[in-house]
Amino acid sequence: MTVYNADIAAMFVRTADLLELQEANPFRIRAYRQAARTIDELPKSLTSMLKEGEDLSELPHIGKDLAGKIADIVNTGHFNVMDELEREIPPGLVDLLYVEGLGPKRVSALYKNLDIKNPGDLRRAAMSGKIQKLPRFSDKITQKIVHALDARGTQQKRLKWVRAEQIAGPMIEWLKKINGVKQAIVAGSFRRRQDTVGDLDILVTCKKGTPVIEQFVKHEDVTEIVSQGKTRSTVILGNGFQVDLRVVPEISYGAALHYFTGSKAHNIAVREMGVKRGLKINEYGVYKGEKRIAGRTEQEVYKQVGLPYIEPEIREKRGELEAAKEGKLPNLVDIRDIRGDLHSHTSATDGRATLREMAEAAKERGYEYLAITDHSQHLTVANGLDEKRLRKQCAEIDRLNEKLKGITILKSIEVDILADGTLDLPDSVLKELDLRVCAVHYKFDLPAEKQTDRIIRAMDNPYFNILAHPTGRLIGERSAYRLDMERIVKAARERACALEVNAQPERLDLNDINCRMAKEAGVMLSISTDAHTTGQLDYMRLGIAQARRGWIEATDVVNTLPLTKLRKILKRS
Ligand code: DGT
Ligand code: CA
Ligand code: CA
Repeated sequence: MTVYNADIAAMFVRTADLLELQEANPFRIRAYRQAARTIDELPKSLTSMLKEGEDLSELPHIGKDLAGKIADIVNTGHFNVMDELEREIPPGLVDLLYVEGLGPKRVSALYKNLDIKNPGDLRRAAMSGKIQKLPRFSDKITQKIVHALDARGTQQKRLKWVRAEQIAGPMIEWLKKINGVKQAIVAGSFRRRQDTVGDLDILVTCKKGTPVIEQFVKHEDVTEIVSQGKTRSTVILGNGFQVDLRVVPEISYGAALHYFTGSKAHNIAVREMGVKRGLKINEYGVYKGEKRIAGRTEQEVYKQVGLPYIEPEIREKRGELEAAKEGKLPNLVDIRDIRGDLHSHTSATDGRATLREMAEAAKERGYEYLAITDHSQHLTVANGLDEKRLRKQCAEIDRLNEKLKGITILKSIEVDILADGTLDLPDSVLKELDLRVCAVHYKFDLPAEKQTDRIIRAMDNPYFNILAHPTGRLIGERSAYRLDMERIVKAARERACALEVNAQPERLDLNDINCRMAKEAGVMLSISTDAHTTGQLDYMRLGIAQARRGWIEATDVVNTLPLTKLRKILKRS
């Protein structure tokens, strides 16, 4: 059983949560959380690092003790500290921790005072008005909790795209090594780069299906075989995730890839176009009567219905077939179009790397510029910069820019949008910067109209350039705050402000739909990573994928511009 970094990080976070419920030593709790962060950001798998004899205790926030624990987890698949805590604490109590509006302190209070041990108990107590009587539980909080409980009931278990990639990548490599296998590729929502993935749909080409399937069901991560046939199989992995496998001959590769990439609605529409031309299209090919006339590549399939190739990211039946027919498909933005990153942090606030390290990492990625956007003073948890520290950082950037060749560091800030819509630092310092990235970091639960007014008021400030992570969503954790996106987009357009596509894997904010809406209104986007480490600059590819799903072209993106042109746009006139 392969143990992935994300699993180990999740075990550490859960252990920290469990320890909080026990009101354990805060330093011990913090140590687990910090280690989890380190692990989350590692570019390499801990399993292979151990195999190669690397010393894990050299990693930040991982001492000898945690290094030993990690080795145990990799060897056994279990974390005994966590398992023991799980046995001591009622299981439902831990589920409660992850309900929006609750945290360890509130969960402890619920348990101690009202013997609430699970979401069911909690709902009943909320309904009967019992929990509102506890300190720290206002009517508003209670409402929020009930709302979150309702939302959880309807949510399916879907994985964030990057998490699916961690599973898919090694599995594809493994499949390719099976005798006779030619191609192996993940189709479905994964290939369409949806922000979350329900299951993996893997397509393999091979002359004979049976031997491949026999190997597949024996993969070390498989815990349940749902079905096993001659050309298809469905299995469940140890973490509960489903994988569907299809094996087809090489001549069917394009047709099968098209079929399993979907979306279903897109497929059905293409098939109907085929019917109109007297063609039958299925996962084995395109047929005229009994005769197979195409199917080796996806291009061939599209050609048979009179269409050019359509990129997987936009196969959602959201007008792509009409656009293709009219020769109006977008020329989707590509990572090679990107000339710089406009959102990044350093160790001056909550990032890990120094200015210089960040700049050099950006240069290595072929960028022309990198904006350093540390947090502003209001965000005290992140050690946000006040005027004085910001000015000091600017001076340091000036010095570095003189030394460094081939990259320009842009002076910037991720400035908080305060509750009243003013910005967290005075204009006198904001105007000295090259650009300003503005963000909401608190008061997420305002009514839509107030939240919208707040942000538009901030955009009225002439130094407002980019609205960072515009909706605040955290995939699987926190929904977008209520916002009138149409008004935001219109206001951004009128004021020449840009909206960000934040490329952090749990954000991807704006999402695809909002990207498209912004584009149609003529608003420019900044696709940026919000990197807190040098490695996170590589999240750019995730932001690009989300933007492509929103039909975004290079001309819609501010950070595809050369620096001189970018500077003009940032002047907002
Ligand atoms: P997911 O797994 O929920 O994230 O989304 P998908 O799109 O990966 O959906 P999935 O796994 O149910 O099916 C994979 C692809 O197979 C889907 O995108 C299109 C194709 N497909 C599935 N069912 C049908 C169907 O009934 N008709 C057609 N034409 N295609 C289908
Ligand atoms: Ca799927
Ligand atoms: Ca599937």
